[in-house]
Amino acid sequence: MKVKFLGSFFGEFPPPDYPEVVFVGRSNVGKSSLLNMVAGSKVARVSKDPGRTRAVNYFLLDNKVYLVDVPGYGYAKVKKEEVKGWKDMMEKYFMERKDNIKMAFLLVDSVVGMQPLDEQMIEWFEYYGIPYTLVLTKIDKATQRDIAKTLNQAKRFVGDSAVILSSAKENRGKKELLSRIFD
Ligand SMILES: Nc1nc2c(ncn2[C@@H]2O[C@H](COP(=O)(O)OP(=O)(O)OP(=O)(O)O)[C@@H](O)[C@H]2O)c(=O)[nH]1
Ligand SMILES: [Mg+2]
Repeated sequence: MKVKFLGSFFGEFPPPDYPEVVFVGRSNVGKSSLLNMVAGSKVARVSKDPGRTRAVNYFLLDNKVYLVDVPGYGYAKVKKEEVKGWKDMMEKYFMERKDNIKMAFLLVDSVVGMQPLDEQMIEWFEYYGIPYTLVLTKIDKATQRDIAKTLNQAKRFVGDSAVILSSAKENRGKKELLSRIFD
């Protein structure tokens, strides 16, 4: 698989020449890591410090589809103005790209479970008419009990539609993610 970094965008996004798939979720949930797993190369920056991804980063996968890495939300230590900055940028992103976004992966840490901001994100997707799939991350760290609990929470929002279980560390869930992306 071929992947190319196209750049970091704060306002003007690349022309909608290809359909796009976006990775959304709390800070530190593993968005950049999962994107790297899917792309099969370490193109997106990963960090232990939450808030690593600041801009909207575009990657082109196989000359067919944009993979988009966006900043996370919910990091306790950010200032009010930064939260506002995040919200303005994400609103602009969803507003401008809603027709081009064919799928949003909403990542939820399988140990932490779903948080109010994740639920708010689902409301945004529904408002903008963006199809989304829930993805549990870091299942290598979770117990069966954690996973069952998070899946149960997820059911309230997505009913019986499939939830993808993933681990960037153990390379799990890649096939399922790729089949969603190229569908
Ligand atoms: N055990 C384990 N750790 C993971 C996994 N995926 C990511 N991590 C770790 O979690 C931390 C955050 O990963 P990132 O991929 O940078 O998370 P992010 O969601 O992009 O974070 P922001 O850009 O800050 O919003 C890093 O220390 C990763 O190594 C996983 O599947 N298993
Ligand atoms: Mg990131």
